[in-house]
Amino acid sequence: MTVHATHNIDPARREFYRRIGERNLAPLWEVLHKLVTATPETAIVPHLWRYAELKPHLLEACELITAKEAERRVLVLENPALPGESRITKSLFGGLQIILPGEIAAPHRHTQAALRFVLEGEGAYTSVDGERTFMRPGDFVITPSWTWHDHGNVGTGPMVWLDGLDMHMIKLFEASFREGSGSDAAGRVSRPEGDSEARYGANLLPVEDSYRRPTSPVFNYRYDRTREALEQMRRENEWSPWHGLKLKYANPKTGDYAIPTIATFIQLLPKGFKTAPYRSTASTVFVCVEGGGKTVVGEGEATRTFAWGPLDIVVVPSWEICRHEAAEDAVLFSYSDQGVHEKLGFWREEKFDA
Ligand code: GTQ
Repeated sequence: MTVHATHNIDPARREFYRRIGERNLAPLWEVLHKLVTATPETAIVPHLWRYAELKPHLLEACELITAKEAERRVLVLENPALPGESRITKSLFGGLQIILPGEIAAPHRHTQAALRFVLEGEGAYTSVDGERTFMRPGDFVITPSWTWHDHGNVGTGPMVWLDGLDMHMIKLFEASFREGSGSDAAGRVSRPEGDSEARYGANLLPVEDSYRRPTSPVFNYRYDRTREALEQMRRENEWSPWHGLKLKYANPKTGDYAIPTIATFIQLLPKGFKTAPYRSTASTVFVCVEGGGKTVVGEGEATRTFAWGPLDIVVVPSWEICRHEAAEDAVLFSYSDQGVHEKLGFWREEKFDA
């Protein structure tokens, strides 16, 4: 990319730029190639967070602040290239939330849509618009935009999950609203547990349906069912060279991603499987749910290798060539901004030979 350095600018032009600058004008030709790049330029870097290293800090946070005071007791996964911005990728937020027995993270709602991917513990619930779902490790739970939600732990040990939010998309469009309840009324249970799953999660849909959100009406995609689907499919041996066995979490009403702004996937890589190099315009966060292996990101001297085990988290930037190797049967959860790229028509991917 060539951008003309200021000292190379012809004095007459520089004088012109100064004068038009006073009128809030600027010459496009000085910045065009910085704006419209030949290939994606990413501000973030690939990175690995090891769960074993994060966990002590989560427990430490519990001693320093209550869930009540924090509202959400979350340690933000900050991309090392963008400290202080609460970004795991340019468009997405990632954080680890911990809630102790007896604690409640009070009801609130916001424009940002959220996903929870449960890492550890049991006995905690999330409620969405008055319906509770108890969460277990590997469950994928969603909070649609502008729905009241709270979290509570009625179990006996701490519970930890990964939060993913479309935070920076909402910020980009300056469309953020939030509301705290100020009372517990917003968190009151108004629908029986399992109601959404019965209505929408059994390959059936209500004929008379009042559900109008673009987000999936199923709000807990349970791991036992997800795992069973992967296990059943593996017997067919239809492995994608680039993805192994990979499924998207779908909205049963529309076939879209469960959350319109955040694409989410689960994939199985059998022991010894090496995916062929792949890249796409999506920046992706991977979580190792089971097993172990490594992810190789980048090319040439910039190549980086991240070895992961259960609950470790890896972020891969847009357009970086990436491949995975499974040292043992590995299950990976992932979330990215792919759904937005696709809907707006600028999604691209490139598949390489092994
Ligand atoms: O649980 O509602 O990690 O509002 C960041 C913002 C979690 C939540 C986060 C949130 C939440």
